[in-house]
Amino acid sequence: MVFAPTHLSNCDMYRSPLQARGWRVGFWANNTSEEQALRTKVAIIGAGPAGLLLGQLLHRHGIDNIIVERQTPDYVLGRIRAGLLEEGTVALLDEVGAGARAHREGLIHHGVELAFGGARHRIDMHAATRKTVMIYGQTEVTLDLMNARQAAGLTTVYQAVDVKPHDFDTDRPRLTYRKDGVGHEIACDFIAGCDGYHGVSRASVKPPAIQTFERIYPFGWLGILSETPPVSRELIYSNHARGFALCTMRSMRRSRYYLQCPLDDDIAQWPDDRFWDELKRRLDQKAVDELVTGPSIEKSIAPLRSFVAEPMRFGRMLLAGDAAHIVPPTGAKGLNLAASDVHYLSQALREFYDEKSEAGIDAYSARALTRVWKAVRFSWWMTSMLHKFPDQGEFGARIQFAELEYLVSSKAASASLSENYVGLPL
Ligand code: RFL
Ligand code: PHB
Repeated sequence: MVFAPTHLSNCDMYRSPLQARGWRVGFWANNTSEEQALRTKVAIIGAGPAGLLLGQLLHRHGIDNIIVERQTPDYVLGRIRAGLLEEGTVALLDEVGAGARAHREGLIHHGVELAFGGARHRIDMHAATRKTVMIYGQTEVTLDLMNARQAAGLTTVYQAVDVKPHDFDTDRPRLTYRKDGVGHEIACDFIAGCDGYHGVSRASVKPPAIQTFERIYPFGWLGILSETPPVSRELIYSNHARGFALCTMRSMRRSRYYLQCPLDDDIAQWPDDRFWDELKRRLDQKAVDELVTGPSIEKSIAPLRSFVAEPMRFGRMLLAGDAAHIVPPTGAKGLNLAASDVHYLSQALREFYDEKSEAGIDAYSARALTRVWKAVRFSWWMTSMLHKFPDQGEFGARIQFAELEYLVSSKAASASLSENYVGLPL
């Protein structure tokens, strides 16, 4: 293998539209010495929220790490996904010094609305739990973490191809990848697989070492982003005979709306006018009257899936975030689970380096999975209660209605929803 880490300095020359967003472009990597062997304590695959947050948590405790990412920074930032953060996730951003903008620009929500049977019902989550959630987009979380990483001078290799973890069943794991046609190798103590659902980490483990659990839902979510004020101050989750709808937002000027749609629908079948018309059909009259429509600035269809891989540790390789589990977005748990995983993982790695103990590493998978399965259950339950299923029939629709009625009229039931929605304790 050619060993020439000069590409790290090439990364410094990256120029991109990020500058337009105030990004101080350059220095993706500060490891510019050609002679220096690429060695680090923790090699992280993936620069999504899980990988970036883990990198900062480790750095705060003096544990050096390198992130290897297959996309460009712009591509990573361009993925419009999550929008809702639990208090625990915001606290982790604060812990790594990346939470200031979220506190300035994020919107705090004390409740959420459930719409069904032509009316809307508010669940006061704060009254039930004394906790709130924050509306702050995943793109902004990612940008803040990228900035924190850049400020700390930590190494991130973007546009790496053929990334592969090796020898994680030994105490000398390695990561190989190619960049600009040249092969590279990173020797490390641990590999953190933070490379999302389609990543290489989980795919490198073969059964029976890994077991997976999956449910695929028979519909998708069609989402649009528009430069319009949100229809309501808080989120509206709507169960409707035509299918589920969600009204959410990114700010008081930017809205995000989702519609349940058939899995095989094509974006081209959904011009903006059709989207707005369909959304109006699935909302109550007050919302229809107050809805401000406008051109979409992003439109995409996402499939819905529940998926868990067990365990989350394979010798010296540990999975975190979507690499290990996926939830349907109905409970807004995906990004928040990625954050809780890396919290547990960073604690385990600190214990390893500070106390020379492997106890935390040994406990990581079980500890993370306990919280993961609770969020998987909650997201599955919210999805089941709010969507129209092809085989539900009139009986299924009545059961959903009864469940929603119970939820909004029982203090205990709405407290249970609230407790899960604001996030179970870390
Ligand atoms: P990511 O964000 O997928 O990042 C993984 C990174 O790894 C890179 N990668 C590789 N790098 C090197 N080599 C390889 N072979 C690689 N393969 C992949 C990828 O390029 C990428 O940069 O996973 P991570 O970090 O675990 O973060 C998870 C979250 O992105 C995800 O759970 C959330 O977006 C889910 N989600 C929501 N979560 C919430 O907590 N609250 C929400 O409100 C919420 N809304 C949503 C959502 C997901 C949605 N979609 C599109 C499924 C709404 C939607 C519509
Ligand atoms: C979002 O703002 O994109 C969002 C919010 C709540 C959800 C899913 C997505 O449950």
